[in-house]
Amino acid sequence: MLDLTGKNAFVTGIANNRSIAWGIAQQLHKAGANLGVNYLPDEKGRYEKKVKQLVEPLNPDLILPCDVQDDALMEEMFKAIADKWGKLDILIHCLAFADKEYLMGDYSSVPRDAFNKSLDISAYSLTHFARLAKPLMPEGGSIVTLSYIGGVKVMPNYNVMGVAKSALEMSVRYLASELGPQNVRVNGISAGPIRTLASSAVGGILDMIRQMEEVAPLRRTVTQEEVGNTAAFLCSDLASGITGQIIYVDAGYEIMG
Ligand code: NAD
Ligand code: IMJ
Repeated sequence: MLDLTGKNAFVTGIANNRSIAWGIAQQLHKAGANLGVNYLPDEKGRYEKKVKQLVEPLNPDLILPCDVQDDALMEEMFKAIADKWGKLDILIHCLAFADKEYLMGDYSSVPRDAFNKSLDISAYSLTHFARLAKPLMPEGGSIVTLSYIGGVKVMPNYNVMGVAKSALEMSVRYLASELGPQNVRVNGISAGPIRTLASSAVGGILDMIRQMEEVAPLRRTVTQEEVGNTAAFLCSDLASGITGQIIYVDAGYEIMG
């Protein structure tokens, strides 16, 4: 039933084999999609090497550098997608960043530059992606981003990232409204805590996971594979009537009072 054969899917945000984006890429590949991915360029080329090795078994058509704060690289990435594929069907936005020192302590301590940087990378980038993807999706497509409950409710230490996720989730709705007439659907997945590079680097993640296991209806956390399956569903014709939504993949945690 879930068939993405012949669809061109670009997945952003793979850093290593724990990345949620890696879980998504694997499920899109399994469903038959052609893949393209990005890596975050750095001086030592560490991500480049790691991402290239990791994705090799999925035979990606494209492996491109992209730092969402670099407008020229963003343009080049979408130019390369257009040159290779002509049209884009699926775009996965699976990245976020805030300076680590502001993912703890008092929210009000965040200075303007750290606030702007976090919202730029974690929220504005989706809008920028949508603008560049729009001409490549003239007959429809699916854009999916990743969020966290900390964008809706106060969660310990999430701080400026919570404000960024709130902006991200509202961007999903405005973009869904704008792109709906050309049959482009835009949705978010709000995932429960998963151990990744981005979550393991923050204090209290293990407590958060333990609390999930006690409180969530399913009495467990969720996996990259489960998030990947939901992303594949949202990108497929099975979800043709769904746009502008944030779907919780969190073992039910969000419903609990
Ligand atoms: P991760 O560290 O594997 O992925 C984060 C990615 O962001 C990395 O690939 C990194 O290269 C990329 N990135 C950071 N700055 C960038 C920039 N300037 N330009 C381009 N890419 C940049 O961690 P993850 O947990 O897989 O995070 C992926 C997404 O999932 C994020 O949006 C995160 O907020 C969200 N999320 C994570 C959890 C969790 O518990 N892990 C829960 C809910 C939502
Ligand atoms: C992040 C911070 C505080 C609490 C947190 C998280 N909880 C969870 C996360 C409870 C689950 C992970 N998450 C949902 C994120 O969106 C993480 C974003 C992030 C993580 C880092 C760590 C390393 C760094 N900058 C980061 N920027 C964003 O330097």
